[in-house]
Amino acid sequence: KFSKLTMVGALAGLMAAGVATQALAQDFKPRIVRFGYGLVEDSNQGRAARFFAQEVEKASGGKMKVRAIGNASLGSDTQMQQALIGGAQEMMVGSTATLVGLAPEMAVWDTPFLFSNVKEADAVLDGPVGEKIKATLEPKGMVGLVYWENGFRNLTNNKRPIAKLEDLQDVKLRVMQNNVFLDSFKALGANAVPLPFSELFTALETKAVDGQENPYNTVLSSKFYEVQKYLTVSNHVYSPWIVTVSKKWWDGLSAAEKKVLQDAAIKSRDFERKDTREEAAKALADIKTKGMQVNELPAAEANRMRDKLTSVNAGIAKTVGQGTWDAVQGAVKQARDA
Ligand code: TK8
Repeated sequence: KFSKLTMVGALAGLMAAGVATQALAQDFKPRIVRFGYGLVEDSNQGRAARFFAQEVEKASGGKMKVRAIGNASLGSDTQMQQALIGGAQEMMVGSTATLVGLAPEMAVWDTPFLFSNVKEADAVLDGPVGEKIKATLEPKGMVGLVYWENGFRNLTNNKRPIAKLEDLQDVKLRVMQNNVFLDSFKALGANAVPLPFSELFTALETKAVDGQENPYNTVLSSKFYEVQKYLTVSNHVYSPWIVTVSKKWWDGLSAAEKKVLQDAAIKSRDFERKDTREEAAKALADIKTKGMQVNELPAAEANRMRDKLTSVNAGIAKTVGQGTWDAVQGAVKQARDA
């Protein structure tokens, strides 16, 4: 009953499996990948980091083990960037905003009101201009894999609901460590204070600052509702996160290992954006339940803010170069018209 054909088939199968195992053994070295991030483990950032870790482990046959380490335990965004450049840490995810000191073109993502929805953000970030800006990290010692969604940023503070532009006047507002954010909030009349994210909760708790701005997801996961009274829906800018690899370490990987990381990064991006959007869609209700007072910035006031903020655009264009500025504006328009 055992036909010759079955025998041949079984043999071929065995041989193929053997060859695959051999290729795997040669192409994958046992590796520990320290993947740092700033938010708590129970956050959209933490969930996606763990997803990435599982994908890499699966695809490398258990050879590459990703240790996802949150809470800025490996350092703030800028400290981790330095560790990647020096080769002391393999991977991280953090804000593009904190990379501007190293790769000035990243500043273009901080342009206030650049994207009006996530469809535009995805198209531009994943498109040719997003890739080109990502590639500016390589000469600086980092390889950018994918952009994740941090999200549209909203204001929280302890002084008052921001119902009009003037309400920002004497608000001591923590901003990311980057000139675009500093200049933007100064232009709006706030007292802008740059601080690393890892110091933010304590700064709010001790009243060293009155407020901050971040997506709903972060207000929830970082429990800012415990130390902030008012949330104002302003959606003043879309923030990307970016997954980066130490170039020093990357250059020593086999092609198969690089492919595993790249493929897992893309899967993690799709997982992360979906998860973040689902969480954001119900976050406002959760934030209200936690006791924060929520108000929408009236459209007329949002427009006044927008007008004030156009003054920072020229500075951003100068930082990123007119060519990059124009390319991004063109890509946004194309996405908007699509
Ligand atoms: C987390 C930060 C955070 C960012 C900030 O490491 O600093 O406010 O929004 O997500 O990158």
